[in-house]
Amino acid sequence: MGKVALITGVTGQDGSYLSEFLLDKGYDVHGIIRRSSVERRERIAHLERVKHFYMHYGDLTDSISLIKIIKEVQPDEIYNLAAQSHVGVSFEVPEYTSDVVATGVLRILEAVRICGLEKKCKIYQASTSELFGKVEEVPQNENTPFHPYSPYAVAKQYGFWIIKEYREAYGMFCCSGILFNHESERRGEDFVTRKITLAAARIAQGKQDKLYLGNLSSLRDWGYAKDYVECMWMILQNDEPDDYVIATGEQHSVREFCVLAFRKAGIEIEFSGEGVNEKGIDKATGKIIVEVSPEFYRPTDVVNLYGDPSKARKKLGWNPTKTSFEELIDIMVSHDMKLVEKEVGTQL
Ligand code: NAP
Ligand code: G4F
Repeated sequence: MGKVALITGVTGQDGSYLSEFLLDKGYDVHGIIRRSSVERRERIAHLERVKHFYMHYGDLTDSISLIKIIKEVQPDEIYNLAAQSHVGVSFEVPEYTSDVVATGVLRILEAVRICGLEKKCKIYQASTSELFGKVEEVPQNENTPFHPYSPYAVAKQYGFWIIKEYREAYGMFCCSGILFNHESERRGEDFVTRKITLAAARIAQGKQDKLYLGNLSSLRDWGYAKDYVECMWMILQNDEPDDYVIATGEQHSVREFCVLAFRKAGIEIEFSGEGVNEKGIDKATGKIIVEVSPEFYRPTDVVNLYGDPSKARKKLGWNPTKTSFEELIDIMVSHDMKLVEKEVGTQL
């Protein structure tokens, strides 16, 4: 019989790729979904009738649902991917973010203990490079001090430590993957990369006039989500539970992402000016197509993320650069060009 995995956050970017990955490996995959007044399951719609894929209603803020599901499913592996995952939004809804992102991890750990599965069930926690926040070292590795710099990151820090605590206190096989940003054609539309690739496609097709962004100088280590879910699985297959930085080891600015994404959409863009006055100009037409809006600034912003994945490469044999930065942008823009072709109407 195949192994049984339970994924929280199964409707999200990573949850959908991880489901496909584990089904391919012969797992029974159970996902936790939230009830919503509108269907928001497009990332996993293609899996809903697939054999060995099952869905359960639950919520990370609701222990009762978690205990019931874990008791019924008896998972060998839990991948805790559910989160209010938008850093900017965490400043608007800090209490809810903490409830899901911090206490939610504790609820999973206790549910596993209550069900008597602490010796059988391995747990993967979706930790984040946001823990390095106001960075104290560049590049960042597993020994770099944490300095979380948003309500989201502070909550994720609790998640990281409670996972470590249960590993040490109860001998549970719990691990954190400290993942740097990873993107894809399934990325939420309010994260900067997808916002840019969609806008580049719409502007190229005459369906949008301008793109408004926040901090263009922010630096990120961007990888491809499909490559990163493999590493989540690898972390749980290792002999010893441990925590790993997962990154590409390359760094680019938001501005650079913009230039390459617009180029892929057929527009050469040139930036001039500084701060809120910086503008992205279409070289062919002289039109301003990118502007800065302080609306997208954060009270505290993380601006220098750059990961060192040496440990994952050495101990897990994971290849951090399967998909290059340029290939990632190609995948996203090609996808969005086709998507936008089908859109009716103009976005302002
Ligand atoms: P995502 O696309 O935003 O997906 C988040 C998932 O969590 C969705 O399925 C969402 O369900 C679910 N969720 C939110 N609140 C919930 C709740 N109260 N109860 C149950 N489910 C809930 O995020 P992602 O990019 O796939 O990221 C996956 C995980 O990795 C997150 O924990 C994120 O914080 C972390 N992470 C992501 C990155 C990255 O670059 N992508 C990097 C480091 C760490 P709905 O569909 O119903 O909203
Ligand atoms: O795309 P972002 O919103 O991603 P951010 O904040 O790095 O968070 C993502 O990655 C984390 C891993 O480091 C995850 F833990 C987290 O769950 C999430 O997946 O913003 C990237 C950068 C920021 O510095 C932001 O200030 O881009 C800057 N930015 C500039 N203009 C913008 C915009 N971000 C967004 N979302 N929208 C803008 O218009």
